[in-house]
Amino acid sequence: MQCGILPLYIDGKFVISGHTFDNINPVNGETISLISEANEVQVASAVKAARSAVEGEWGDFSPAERALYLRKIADGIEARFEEFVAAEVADTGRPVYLARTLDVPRAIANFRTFADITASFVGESCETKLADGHLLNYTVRKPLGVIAVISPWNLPILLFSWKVAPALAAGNAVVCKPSEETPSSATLLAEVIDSVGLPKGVFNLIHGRGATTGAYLTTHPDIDAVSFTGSSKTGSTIMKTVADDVKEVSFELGGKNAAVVFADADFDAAVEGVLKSSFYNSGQVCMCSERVYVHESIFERFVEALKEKTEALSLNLPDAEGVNLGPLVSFAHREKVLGYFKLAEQEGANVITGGKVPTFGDERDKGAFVLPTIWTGLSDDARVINEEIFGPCCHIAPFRDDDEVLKRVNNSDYGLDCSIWTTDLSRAHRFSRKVHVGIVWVNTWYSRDLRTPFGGAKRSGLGREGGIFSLNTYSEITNVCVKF
Ligand code: NAD
Ligand code: 6OD
Repeated sequence: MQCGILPLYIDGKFVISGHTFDNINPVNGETISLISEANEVQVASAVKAARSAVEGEWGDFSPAERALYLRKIADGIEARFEEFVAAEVADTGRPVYLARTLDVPRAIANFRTFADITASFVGESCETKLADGHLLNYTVRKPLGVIAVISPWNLPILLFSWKVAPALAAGNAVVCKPSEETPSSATLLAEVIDSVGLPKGVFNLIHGRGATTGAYLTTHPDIDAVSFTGSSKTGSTIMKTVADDVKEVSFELGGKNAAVVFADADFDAAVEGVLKSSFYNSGQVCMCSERVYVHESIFERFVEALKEKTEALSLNLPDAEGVNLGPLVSFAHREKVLGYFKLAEQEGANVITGGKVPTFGDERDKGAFVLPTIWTGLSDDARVINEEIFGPCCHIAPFRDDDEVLKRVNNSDYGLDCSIWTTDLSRAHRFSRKVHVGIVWVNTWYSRDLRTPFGGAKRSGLGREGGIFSLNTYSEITNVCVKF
C-alpha cells in the first residue's frame, strides 16, 4: 500500500480521486505515499452509499449479527498487525514500541469491546401502576442513520476505530475522514473491512483536508450526526455547521490538563507519572498534562527529579533501541510548538530543560524533533498556561493548599482530565468531586477500561463515549409506553 496512492473506499469499492497530495514522513521529510483527496461529488457518493446501506439489509441485522462482523474486523487487524504498526509509524514517526503496545492493540480492542457490548446489551423497562391499569415502558435503541466520523492525527487508528466500532455496533453506516496527516492506517482498515465482507456502503472512507473534504462532509444535508475528535476550534466550526438542523454531535476536543502532586504523594511514583503524562507520544495526547502543580514543600525536589528524568529520555528514530520519544507529527506542528517555546520565554518563564530543537549531528536532524521541555515561574494568566500547545512540555507551579490548587486547576476554558498524586484517599475523593473535568486519574494517568465514560467538560467536548455511553451516543433512544 505505501509508496502508492491511498484510495478512497466508497460503496464497497476502492477509488482513486483525480487529485492527490503528499503524505510526509516526519522522521525525514520524505513522501511516503500520495493521498487521494475526495471532492464534493465523491463525498456525496459516500453519503448516498451509507444511506442506502442503513436503509438496506444492514438496518435489519441484529446486534449479534453486527457483532460478528466487528469480531471479524478485529481478527483482520490482528492478522495484519505489523502492517498497521508500520503504517502508524510511517505517518507519525512514533516509536515502534508505542504502535505495538498502544495504537494497534487498542484498535483491535475497540472492535472486540463494542462487539461484546452490543451483543450482550439488555435494555431498560419499568412498570407504572395506574388507577385503571398499568403502563409498561421500555426503551428501544435504533441507529441514528448516517454518521460522519472525523478524526485527528495524534492516535490515528486508535481514535478512528474508537468511533467507527461503536457506530457500526449500534447499526449505523459511516462516512469517515481520518486526518490528512495520518491516512495510512485507516486505509488499511478499509482493506480489512472489505475483506470481511461487510455489506457495501456501511463503511466509507474519504481522505482529504479539513477545510475542503471535511467541510463537504459536515455540510452534507443527508448526514444524521457528526462524531468528531480534534481541536476545540474545529469542533466549534462543526457545531455551527450542523446547528440549523440540530444534528447530533459527539465531540472529543482539546485539553489543557493539570497534574496535581500533593505533599503526601508517593514521590517517585508521582515523578514517573508526570514524566509520562507530560511527554507520552511527545506530548501529543489530548490528556497530557501541560500544567503541573506541586505542593510547595516538595516543589524544588520535584522539579529537580523531573528534570533529571526528562533529560534521560531518548529521542530517536522509531526502531532505535531504547527510544522513548519520536519527532512531532509534522514540521508545521513543530513550528506551532516552537512558537509557544518562544512565547514562554517572552512571558518570563525559567527554562528548566529543553525549549528548543535538538542537534544530533546525524540523520535525526532531518526529523521534526523538539526537546522535551519544562518551565517554571509563569503567572497563572500566561498564555502558555492557558492555551493547548500539544507538544512535549509542561509548566510546574507550586501551591500551598487544596482549595487554592483546586481553584487554579478549575480556572481553565478546558475540562478534559486531571491526574492527582496523593496517598490520602479521602483527599483524592474530595478533590475528584470538585474538579471540573470529564476524567480524573488518581495515582495513575491514561489507564483505560473501555466500558467507562470518556469525554470532556467545557471546551474539551460534548457527550461521553465508552461502553454503553457510546451505544447511547450512536443510537436514537425511543421510549415505548404501553397501557395494559
Ligand atoms: P483538527 O481539529 O485540526 O483536525 C481534526 C480533524 O478535523 C482532521 O481530520 C481535520 O482534517 C478535520 N477538520 C479540520 N477542519 C475541519 C472543518 N472545517 N470541517 C470538517 N473537518 C475538519 O485537530 P488535529 O490538529 O488533527 O488534532 C489535535 C487536536 O485534537 C488537539 O486539540 C487535541 O487535544 C484534540 N484531540 C482531542 C481528543 C479527545 O479525546 N478529547 C483526542 C485526540 C485529539
Ligand atoms: O483512549 C481513548 O479511548 C481515547 N479516546 C483517547 C484519546 C486520546 C487523545 O489524544
